[in-house]
Amino acid sequence: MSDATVPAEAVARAAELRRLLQHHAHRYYVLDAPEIPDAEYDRLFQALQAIEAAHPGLRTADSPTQRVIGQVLAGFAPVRHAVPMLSIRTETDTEASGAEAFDARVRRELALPDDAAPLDYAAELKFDGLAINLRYERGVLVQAATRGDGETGEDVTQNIRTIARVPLRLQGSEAPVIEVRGEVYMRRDDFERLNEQQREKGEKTYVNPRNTAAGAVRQLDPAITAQRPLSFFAYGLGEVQGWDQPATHSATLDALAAFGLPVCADRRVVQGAAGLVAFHREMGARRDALPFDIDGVVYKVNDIELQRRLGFVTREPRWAVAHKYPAQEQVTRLNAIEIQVGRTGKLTPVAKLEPVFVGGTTVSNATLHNLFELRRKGVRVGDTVIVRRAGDVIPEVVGRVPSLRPAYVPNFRMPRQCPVCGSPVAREKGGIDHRCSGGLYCGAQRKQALLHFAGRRAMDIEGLGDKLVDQLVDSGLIRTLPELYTLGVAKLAALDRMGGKSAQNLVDGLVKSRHTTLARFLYALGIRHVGEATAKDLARHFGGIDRIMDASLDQLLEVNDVGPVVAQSIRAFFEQPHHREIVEQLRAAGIQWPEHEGTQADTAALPLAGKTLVLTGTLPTLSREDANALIEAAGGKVAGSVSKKTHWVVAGDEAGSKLDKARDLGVPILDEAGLRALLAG
Ligand code: 5U1
Repeated sequence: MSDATVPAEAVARAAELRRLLQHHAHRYYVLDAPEIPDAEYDRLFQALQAIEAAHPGLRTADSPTQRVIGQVLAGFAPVRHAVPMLSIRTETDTEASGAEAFDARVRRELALPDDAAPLDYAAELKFDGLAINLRYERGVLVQAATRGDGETGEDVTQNIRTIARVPLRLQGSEAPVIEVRGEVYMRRDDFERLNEQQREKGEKTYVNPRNTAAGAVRQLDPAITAQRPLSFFAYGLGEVQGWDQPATHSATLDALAAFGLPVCADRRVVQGAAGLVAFHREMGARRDALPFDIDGVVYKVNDIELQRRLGFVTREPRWAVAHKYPAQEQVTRLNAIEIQVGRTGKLTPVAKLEPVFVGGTTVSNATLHNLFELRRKGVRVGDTVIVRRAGDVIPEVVGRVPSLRPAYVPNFRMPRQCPVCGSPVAREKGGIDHRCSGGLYCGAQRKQALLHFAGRRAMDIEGLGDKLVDQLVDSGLIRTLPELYTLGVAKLAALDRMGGKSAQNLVDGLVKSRHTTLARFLYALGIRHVGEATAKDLARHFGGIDRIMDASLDQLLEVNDVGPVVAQSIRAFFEQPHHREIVEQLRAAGIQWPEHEGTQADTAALPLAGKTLVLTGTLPTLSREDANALIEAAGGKVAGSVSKKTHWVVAGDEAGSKLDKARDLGVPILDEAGLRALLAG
């Protein structure tokens, strides 16, 4: 196709672009396995269009710009569309001018005078999915077909029938033929859940909801499609026989909704260019909060008669346009891989990227989730990677462009030591995540460790919540758990937004928390896999913290419900000298619990063994829950009512009828100090 006036570089570049576009179109349309994001494909496409516009002699009949690509897959029966499935013209100017240009074009083509009233447009969302034609005959779904090349698609009826939201029968219509056109898509939460399941199983994750939905529709085994959480929205019509279509597009969609078809509620009839611009802006602002991906909005001339007058150019109607938003996937360079330690100690590889504008913001960090996903995606420093940012999900690297790898790139390795505290990094047998074993000691886990330690079911430190923990750690006031017990009112009151009263409340809370139980203390340490029940079992079995710290794996395995994973986790925790130090420092700070707390072997020797107590009123320092726990730990039982069998009634302020009854029956009555004396034996 070259001629003497066309520069050789243009000839070569056009040939290269055609080759690239054909390759990527095949991967996208036929294999459902694209290598590059849509935005990158669009860029290549536009580059070829520009060269062909400048040098029309280079336009070949097989140029991707000259036809809509799509192929019937071997394996599905071909379906000839009764009415061709058109594509939609795309406006890539993502600014207001994109909408204004469409309105101006429509008005020009309708030959409207400048002072004619603004046109009515149906404004909708452009769902990022796969276009489908549903054929209903006499109200019954008889066939579902993909778009294919627009003339002939694939018969995917069996697969589409698995989508619960697609009605198998229309409500209130027995028209001989109604073809409904719309988009099969996957909601973001369904997609994230599916990928979470894949990660848990250690299997390959899906790249994005669109490809996953498209792949599911074109599964040869409908049983697999049925397992994919697909959704559907109707947005138009194909062939219609025996039904009077309403006079406007918006009324047509209302009618489809009345037939029981899912029609997206985020649509509106707007007036003129100003209405289009406002809709584009409003949906752009709401884009991240929508439950599904959109890549733009669609404007359609609302009046069907005007649509007929406007007609088509090649395979695109003149009465509609898709007005895009910034792409949610882009390619960029992976400059480095760093490790982030989370609040729970999980190590996450984070991609440090050449900043790229994606999904409406500039992204320079993206998650790689874990070592296994990183390896599966084959990502290495220096690679050209695909970054996705959609909705409020954190940006992630979803793949790489294999053809753009530099000559030598070393493989990534997980560090053996935590980059924050230097503790050993470990991965549980069969597990996927690498974790820092530093626990309480690790700076990255400090806030989480403090909150857990202070929790109601742990040390129950009243007044120590999220915000205060943030302040204590961020101000540098607390670096280790034991430092909590060095806080005084003066230090606390100096914190921002901390009044004297709240400071005093926290100090009181800390004082109260010093009297606890071994089970609560153990649970509060936040040892992985040691929940409340295991902590109680351990306390009952060993009776003392030193015995637990020194217990061998075999001794730990003797405890009720303690298996190898839990036993190993306890051993690993106490093998670290800094954890033993923390326990010592907490004991030195005055944290105490009754010794021999419920030890299986010597319950009978406990101070309250066989005794029943009743609590009434408010005790000066002990909460009802704590008093219960202390009594139970000392072998006693707490009953709800007073009888002749009650050994003691413990009464605080505003004690009620139980105190009267104790007096009547001659049951001994104690205050909190008396109870503490009993507990101490
Ligand atoms: N909402 C909507 N999406 N969408 C996609 N309407 C709509 N219409 C389309 C396409 C391809 O095509 C018609 C304008 C023919």
